[in-house]
Amino acid sequence: MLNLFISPGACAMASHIALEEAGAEHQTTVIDLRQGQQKTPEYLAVNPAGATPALQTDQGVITQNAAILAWVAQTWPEKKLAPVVDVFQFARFNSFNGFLASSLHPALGRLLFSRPPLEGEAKDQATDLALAKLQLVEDHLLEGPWVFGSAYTLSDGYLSVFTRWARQAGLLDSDRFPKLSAHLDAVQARPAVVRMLAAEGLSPV
Ligand SMILES: N[C@@H](CCC(=O)N[C@@H](CS)C(=O)NCC(=O)O)C(=O)O
Repeated sequence: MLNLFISPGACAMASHIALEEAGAEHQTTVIDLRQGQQKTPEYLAVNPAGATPALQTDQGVITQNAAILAWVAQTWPEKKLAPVVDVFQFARFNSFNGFLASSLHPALGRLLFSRPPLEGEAKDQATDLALAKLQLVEDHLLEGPWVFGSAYTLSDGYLSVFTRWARQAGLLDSDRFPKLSAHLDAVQARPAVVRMLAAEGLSPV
């Protein structure tokens, strides 16, 4: 059976949502990042990068949310979780997920999870950068109501990881980010996301 290594509330929620949306039979294994379990020899044997998510499949391990999302969408094409048949549209799906992984996630992650916490000018600069990335999504990348218009895709669940963090940190002002705020509410109302949150012991924000 598929085994997804997760850290409740962390970015592996994107892959967890994907498995729930696909209706894929799976189990989860919790890696406690605060306890440093991602650096144990047992987990490094699964993912030498020492990060979650990692998905164990019959063929081996897949790491990186963007790769897991593409794999899920292509494995269950009948669920229409991404435009897997249209090569150009699938490239756009991967492009958006690449932006989340390489741009929005690092910007928010540095601001919210740096240890020791950022202070002073460094915190101000990190806040400005994170807000600018969110503004880019609000103004240009999120077509609405879903990322790619009328069709929900796994990019929507992935984006919600970061808008969830932003809302928890008081950064997702609904006047400044009306589309992102409505988007997060809509994602959190999906049955698959309700199931994911319950499984991770979390509540909507
Ligand atoms: N680009 C990677 C990022 C993975 C990542 O950085 N995961 C974080 C949790 S959100 C982690 O496990 N960090 C390990 C650590 O903090 O030591 C992905 O999307 O899978």
